[in-house]
Amino acid sequence: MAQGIDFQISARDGKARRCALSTPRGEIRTPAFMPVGTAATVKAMLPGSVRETGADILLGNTYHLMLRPGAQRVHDLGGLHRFMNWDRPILTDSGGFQVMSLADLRRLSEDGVKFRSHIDGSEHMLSPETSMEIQKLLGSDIVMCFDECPALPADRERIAESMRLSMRWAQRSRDAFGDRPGHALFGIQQGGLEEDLRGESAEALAAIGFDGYAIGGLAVGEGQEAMFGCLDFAPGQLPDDKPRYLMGVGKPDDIVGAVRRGVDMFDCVLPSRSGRTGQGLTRRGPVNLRNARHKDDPRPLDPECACPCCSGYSRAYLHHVVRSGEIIASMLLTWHNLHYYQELMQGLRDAIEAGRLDAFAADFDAQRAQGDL
Ligand code: PRF
Ligand code: ZN
Repeated sequence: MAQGIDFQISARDGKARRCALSTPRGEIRTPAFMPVGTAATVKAMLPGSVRETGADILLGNTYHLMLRPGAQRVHDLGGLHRFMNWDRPILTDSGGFQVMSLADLRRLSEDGVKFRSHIDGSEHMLSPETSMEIQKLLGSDIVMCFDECPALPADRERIAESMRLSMRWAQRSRDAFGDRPGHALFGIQQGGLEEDLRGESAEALAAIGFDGYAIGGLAVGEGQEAMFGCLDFAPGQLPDDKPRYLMGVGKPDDIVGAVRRGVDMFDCVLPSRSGRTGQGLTRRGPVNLRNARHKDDPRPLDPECACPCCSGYSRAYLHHVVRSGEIIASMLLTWHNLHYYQELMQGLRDAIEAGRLDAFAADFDAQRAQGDL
């Protein structure tokens, strides 16, 4: 198998790992959180500001970009990095998961998925081959295999069939991706919550050979306890010497629990989306700035946070701009939330290096148990 990008593990603490993924566009320090830039923007943030929060890599979406503005157009304008003015690494999801949650009139076959755009109703087809082609046109640094993610709960037969289809698509994705030095292709494990199906999936992916391995099919309604139950075995089924990425996860406590179980990479819309609905995510848990209890509060959202939101603005001001629907409310809270997530990841990385992850997790839980200031 061709070597896409270099991966080095520098420290371990229990099952957790501290690693570096090296790409021509820069290094990705793991455990890593990837802010979501679905439509070639991390909503309400300039790319330079996203970098200032500490992000090494962003996530983009095949599904959205193929529909608008179109992958060929992005390519002709110099690729996604140039288009959105972010020169560091970008990972793109392959589209299958978004088709299932967003598109109209989906028709699944061995070949791929036929669907209608949720934007204008136009007809499109995504397959392993077209997804690889689109992600190449975008110029993605880390390309995801085209997979299918069944909604949970689903019966075992449905999950097994879907997983085996995803493994056939993983081979087709690998074949279509070819050999692209400096670019990585990640496989995606499926198999629901079943240990044997997850094991079968992991073996199929390892036999094909990828630059990294994602855990798909979780955080789809099963709840944290069931997800952690699966993460007690799933990461260990994947090759130890490659990065492991838990797709679409999660809340801060999901991330801490998953890192302790051996996961290296994460993405989630929560910090950016909740920032646009007036929610601040802090060490002490979520804070709803819309709540009237903040209207005379001169204190910042978090006095210990060094972000521009907490350095310059009171809870009273944030309450006012959230209630007034001002654009700056989204900007400030998104900045704070992404800063908080990146600080959490830095804390996890430092704790793994120092061999004190258990103490870090205990302190994380204790601060949240205290509740908001
Ligand atoms: N597959 C892909 N993208 C995803 C998922 C998946 O299973 C999930 C599941 N949490 C989020 N995003 N391709
Ligand atoms: Zn802050």
